[in-house]
Amino acid sequence: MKNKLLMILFIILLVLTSCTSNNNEITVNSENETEVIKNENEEIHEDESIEETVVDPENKEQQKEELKEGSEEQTEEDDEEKDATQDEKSIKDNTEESNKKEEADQSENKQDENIEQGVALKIQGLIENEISFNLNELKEMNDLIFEADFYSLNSFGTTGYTHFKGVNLWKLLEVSEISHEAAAITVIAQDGYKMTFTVEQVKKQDYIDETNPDVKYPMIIAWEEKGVEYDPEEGSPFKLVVGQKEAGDVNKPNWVSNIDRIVIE
Ligand SMILES: Nc1nc2c(c(=O)[nH]1)N[C@H]1C(S)=C(S)[C@@H](COP(=O)(O)O)O[C@H]1N2
Ligand SMILES: [Mo]
Repeated sequence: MKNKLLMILFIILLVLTSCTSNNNEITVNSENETEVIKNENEEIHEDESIEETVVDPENKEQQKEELKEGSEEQTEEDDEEKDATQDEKSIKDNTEESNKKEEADQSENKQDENIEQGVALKIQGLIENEISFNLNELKEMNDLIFEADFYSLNSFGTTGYTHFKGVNLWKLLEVSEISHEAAAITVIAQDGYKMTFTVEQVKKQDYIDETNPDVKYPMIIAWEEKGVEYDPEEGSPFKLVVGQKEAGDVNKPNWVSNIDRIVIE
């Protein structure tokens, strides 16, 4: 009778242990029985903790989004500035990308040619002879050279002073025999950025610096910034620089970097 009971117990244990997918050795003693139950509980706990880690990132994402929404109003102004800067940057990035692509397609000789061409400042349109100045030719125009610390104000209120050296644009157009019919002058950069001025605006020799009443500046085509010449391998080495028309004038957007050509209409 006792043996029969033991036998039945043994079978029950066997069935129980085969139901659990444990790697535990199946030995028949009471100690192991409790172990199996313990392992089952651990499995449940493990499942719970897995669920927790799955759910957790979602909660964090939600929390982050709630935080973002809360502070959006406060940072709207900052974001505007960032967006605008990013737009400007992406225009530059796109040009950089397409420049790289082009470069890859070209032979070394062709690249050198392009750099050579980039050093020339082209003036086209209503001018006696469509003309192209290279850097050395411009540097020899002693009477036309102008240098100064130009004050800049951009659309976000950022201000600064930058030393530029270059050639007086109006005087350059005069020696190039600009037509009397000319009305507009457009300065076009390699990235497509351009600024159009009236002849009167380019003729004007008394642009101001709102922080310094003693100075009056012409519009210049600079080849040197902060005492360093632009590197032709980083784009056309010419930059249009102009002071302010009046106090508060946001003049920095007028500074056209990497000038490809000047078109007179
Ligand atoms: N070629 C080129 N020149 C440009 C621009 C541009 O996108 N491309 N952005 C203009 C604007 S809007 C500003 S505020 C100044 C920024 O000059 P920085 O890049 O030296 O700060 O460059 C101006 N000249
Ligand atoms: Mo700008």
